[in-house]
Amino acid sequence: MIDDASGDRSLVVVSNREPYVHEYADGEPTVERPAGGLVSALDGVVTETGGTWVAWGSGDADFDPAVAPDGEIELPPGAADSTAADDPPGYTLSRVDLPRRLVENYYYGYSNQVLWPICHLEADPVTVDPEFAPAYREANRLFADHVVAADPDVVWFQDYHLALAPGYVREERPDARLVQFWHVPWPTPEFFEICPQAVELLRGLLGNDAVGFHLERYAANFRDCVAQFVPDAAVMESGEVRYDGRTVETYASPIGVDADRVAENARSDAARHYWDRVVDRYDLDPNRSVVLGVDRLDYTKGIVERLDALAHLLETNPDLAGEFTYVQKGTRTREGIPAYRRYYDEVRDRIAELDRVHGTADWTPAVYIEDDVDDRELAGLYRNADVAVVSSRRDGMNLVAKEFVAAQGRPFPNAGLAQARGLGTPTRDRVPGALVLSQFVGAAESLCPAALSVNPYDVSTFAGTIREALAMGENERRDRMDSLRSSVREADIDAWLATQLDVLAADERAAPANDD
Ligand code: GDG
Repeated sequence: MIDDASGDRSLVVVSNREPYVHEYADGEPTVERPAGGLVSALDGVVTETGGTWVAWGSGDADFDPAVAPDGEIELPPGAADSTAADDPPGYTLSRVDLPRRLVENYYYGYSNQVLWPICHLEADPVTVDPEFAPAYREANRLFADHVVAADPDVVWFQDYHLALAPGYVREERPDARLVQFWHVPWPTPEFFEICPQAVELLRGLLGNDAVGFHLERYAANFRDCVAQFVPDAAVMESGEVRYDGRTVETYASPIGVDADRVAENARSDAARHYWDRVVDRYDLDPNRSVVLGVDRLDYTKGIVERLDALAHLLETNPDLAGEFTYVQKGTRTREGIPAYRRYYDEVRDRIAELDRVHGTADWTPAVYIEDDVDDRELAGLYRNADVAVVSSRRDGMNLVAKEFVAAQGRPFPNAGLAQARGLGTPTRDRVPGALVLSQFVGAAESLCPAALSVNPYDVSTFAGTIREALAMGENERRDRMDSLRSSVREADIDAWLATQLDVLAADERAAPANDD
């Protein structure tokens, strides 16, 4: 329940992706919590409320109708997380069954070939197919039907897959409190008008009582779009929008990570063991620096630009040959879309080329890892990187940058003593890593200038910045990491969640302070 002055109210969370991976053993559903700080945080909220989570019943792209039945699953106490037997009572997972036709056209189509590129200011990948928009409407209608069936007082929509659902729910439930958090950037009006359904989407989102973004500048772009494209809406000085006899708040609230959990993961045996395996498998030399990239294989993440910068770095700095190894952790994503399959091939080809052109008998400049790693193992990569590079062409926030910082931990004052007490490994003296961060990610607002800022399109300057990060001295690394650590801890997942709960709970409230 959401507590507010008027008493307890029931909550429904709605997301495209479901919070649990489901497996069927002897015909009975078993549940397993997938990795990810955000899912865990949202999960905690719904668990506490005993509410309902509405989501597409497949998890994500690997859709298998055989294990994705429509309907509701009651998650019994503790079943949601086999590691937490004392969990409070579970909640209802209401699964939306999307037929293959909708998966193709709503998920791979409209969501990820129209909205995703437009929100990331990428015009080229935008594909307008006549099947896409009707499927997006139909899928959003299905989500809305599941929401209404749960009879909620408060509904919390997540992200860009669900821009029309709030409008549909509003038609049925004029009294409910509807809030949406938009996890990707919001583009300027000049860019948003590429979308043939621009006005319809804005009207759908204005079905909410509040729409949240990571940054004030995304919220301002949203309001500019409303002002320009929705003639019967009025954007007030306060940042609120008057529409259809209601007031819609817009607010900024930067998402963060669970810094304690990431730090704990980074210190775990699983992290250490995984790193040892990586060192073994790729024959990584402890005397060489490790430069790390962790990404979904998405063109917005700027992986190709990063590999170009690394190639340029090695071409123009022969003294760096053999000095570092670039480790790329890649996760395949949205493989139903040709542009993503091509991107995967391009990343692999560039890495192979880097190794072919610059590698020597005893040095492989770049390695590519596609292991299915859990959060602890991932933290092992973060922990052991001397330089992490996040070079998105555009990114709403970017949690990888924040997780890298959280995983660095506090350096042990005395490595020898720490080792004697079994507190740390002696292979690294815990000098913190340096972060190279694209100026085009939401996280840059709080992490730069402590992180070294780069424009990923500017190859030679980008290469120079990686060189600077590699050469950075111990004191500077410590100073910068102290500052990064404070920023990451200050705006962590709990701070973000507290703001969302305030917005969800309010009936009549002033807009929260814009926080960017
Ligand atoms: C969207 C927005 C915004 C990655 N590989 C593995 C793995 N990951 C985890 C990371 C991180 C998450 O995936 C990626 O989050 P990002 O924020 O970097 O990017 P998106 O997936 O594009 O997320 C973004 C976010 O929503 C939240 O609002 O920040 O801007 O685009 O948590 O750790 N996790 C594991 N293995 C992997 O191989 N376990």
